[in-house]
Amino acid sequence: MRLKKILLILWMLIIPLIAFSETGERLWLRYNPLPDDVQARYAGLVSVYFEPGSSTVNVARDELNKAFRGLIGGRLQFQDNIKKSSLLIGKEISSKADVDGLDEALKKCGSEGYVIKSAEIGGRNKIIISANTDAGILYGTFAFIRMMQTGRSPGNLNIIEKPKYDLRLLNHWDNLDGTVERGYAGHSIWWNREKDFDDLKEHYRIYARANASVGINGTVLNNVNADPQVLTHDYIEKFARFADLLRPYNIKVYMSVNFSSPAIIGGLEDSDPLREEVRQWWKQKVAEIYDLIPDFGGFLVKANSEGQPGPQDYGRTHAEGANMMAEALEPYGGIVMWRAFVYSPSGDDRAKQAYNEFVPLDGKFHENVIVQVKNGPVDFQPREPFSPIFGAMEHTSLMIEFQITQEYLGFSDHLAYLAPLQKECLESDTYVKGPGSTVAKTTDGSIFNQAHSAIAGVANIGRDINWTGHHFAQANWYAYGRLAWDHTLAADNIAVEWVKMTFSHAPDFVQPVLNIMMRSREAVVNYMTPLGLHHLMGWGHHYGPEPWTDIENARPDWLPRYYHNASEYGIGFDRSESGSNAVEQYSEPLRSMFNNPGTCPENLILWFHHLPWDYRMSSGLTLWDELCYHYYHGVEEVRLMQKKWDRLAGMIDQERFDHVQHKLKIQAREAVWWRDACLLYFQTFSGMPISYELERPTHDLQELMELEFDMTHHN
Ligand code: GCW
Repeated sequence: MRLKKILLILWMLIIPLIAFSETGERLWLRYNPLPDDVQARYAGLVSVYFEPGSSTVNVARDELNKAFRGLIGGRLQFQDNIKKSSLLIGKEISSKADVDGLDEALKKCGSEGYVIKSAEIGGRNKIIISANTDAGILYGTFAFIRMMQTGRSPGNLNIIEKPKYDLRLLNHWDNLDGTVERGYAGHSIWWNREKDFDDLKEHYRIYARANASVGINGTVLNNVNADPQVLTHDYIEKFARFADLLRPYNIKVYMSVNFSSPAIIGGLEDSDPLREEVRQWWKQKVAEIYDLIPDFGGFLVKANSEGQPGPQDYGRTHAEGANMMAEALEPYGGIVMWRAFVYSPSGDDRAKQAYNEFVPLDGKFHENVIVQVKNGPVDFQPREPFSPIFGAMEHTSLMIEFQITQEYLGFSDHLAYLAPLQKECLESDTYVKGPGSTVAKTTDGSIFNQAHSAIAGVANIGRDINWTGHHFAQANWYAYGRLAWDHTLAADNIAVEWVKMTFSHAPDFVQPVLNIMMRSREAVVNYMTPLGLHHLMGWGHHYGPEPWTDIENARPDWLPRYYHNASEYGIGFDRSESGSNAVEQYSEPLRSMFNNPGTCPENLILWFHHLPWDYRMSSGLTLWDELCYHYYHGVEEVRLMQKKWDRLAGMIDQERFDHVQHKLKIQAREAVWWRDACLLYFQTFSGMPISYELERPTHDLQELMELEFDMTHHN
């Protein structure tokens, strides 16, 4: 009897802990009660006129309801009468009430944008959310919820939004066996699941809501290294199930396809894109897909890249391959996203190859082909210059591909807020049409009249309960979506939104966390690959430092030595006129600026130049000392991030606090690992001491070179 009583008491103590346990599963849509002063601002808005509509409108309506209930503890009162309502939401509001300027505003917001406006109707102040489509209503509603979540005052609103890119996609590198290429948050949420689809629906809805909340309107459900099986009827049916589930959230599904599918699963002799039989095969396949998924988005293709088959296997061009698929998709409004990530081991400087292959094809792609280009010319490094393809293909729709999953930035163990990286690229001036021709403007349709504007991010999402492994990696999903909607948003403002929505409004929490986030990416650059160094990581896993790696018969362009070229003379990749001349691919004045070490930005100097160890940097230090200072600074930055975080104890739930604290410890240890490995190794060439005022290395080079890296801890 006594035992029972004790158990009961224990149980009562545990229940609230369970109820308030914070796994991170709800992402930034937690809808916990807002601070009282913020609640007060919205309390008067519970009377809502929500114009009835499609399932997309229902999603918006449910979301608003959920948000009000959670954020201010008020149930919405849905009215069918405009007069009685303080919040009016719908496409037809302007025909029902006289709202000054609403029609004009709606003309500016396109097919997915929205208007949020304060207005006086019948002597009473009201807020109107309107749009031209149901999708616009969905996004407008989410934007209004975000205003609540971030504590913005609902007075005097006059917001007109239109997304900068039409297609805002996630790319999942998910294999059909459930593994995820370069995924660090567990297995695939889509494939090879033990649970029934029906039992997973709620989980998928969180994914869908999160995407809709930032405006992501498309998702590629499988890896670009595509399994041909994905085009079998069974898988098409599975795609259809996902499409049905995501449709109300205005998210289309897309598929990565293998170029050799006609031969592999279709039993054809080959997959030559100019052979009629092959073309017919694709047409039939596409018809089969649209039969089940009438709004299917299209294909993503990695061809003749890293061993994948492609049109060049038959002596055809990328354009011929892409156009064949485009023709099959065209009658249904589908598109082909054809990746420009190509490089061959025998070719020229890897950084030049994609440009060399694709730029001559400008104008040869069908209108429904978009060439998808990685942000940098090599491969998602912590820092790269922008890919010179941007701006160089006036007559082709080009889309930028960012990597949200942190393949080269510490997986899901290191805190690296990526919006500054993405902004740096988007705002880089290509100069192709004079100053101000930023990468963003060359891709969003404002400089070139391209048929489609689009952007993609390689997802960092997996089966982990918090979706992304590191709680802060959620911010990268969020920020990518926000920038895809509006690339002019500032990285720090996006971070503040996310912190408030995800953790807390308390200024003495928000400010230090913002500070941590905003310095995090540069910290990673500094402890991994400062001054334009790149590709120094381990061979297969891409995690830790291995600038020394030498693998017999390996492709030279997969070895770090190819990139750092360290010798007794110096370090760096000579891409100037006297080297590979990659600078030539950039427009003036960039070409000359990059070409000359004296004018090349120092944060890219070893990307473009091979310089002697005693080269004088603008600081007056030798290159060697400068390199040392950068590596040490990176480590110090992580330590500072740790200190700032530890001070926040008690300000948020213990669970997420501990989790982040633990990850920061890993990051701090590994920053030292990177620093010591790179500097001790490069020191074997420079022969110069690490400045004595700096902390001594804590490792021996030999010890680090013998270290076996165990991937299993990092998946
Ligand atoms: O970054 C590299 C990765 C590969 C990836 C490839 C690509 C999907 O290491 O894992 O393959 O890029 O983008 O195709």
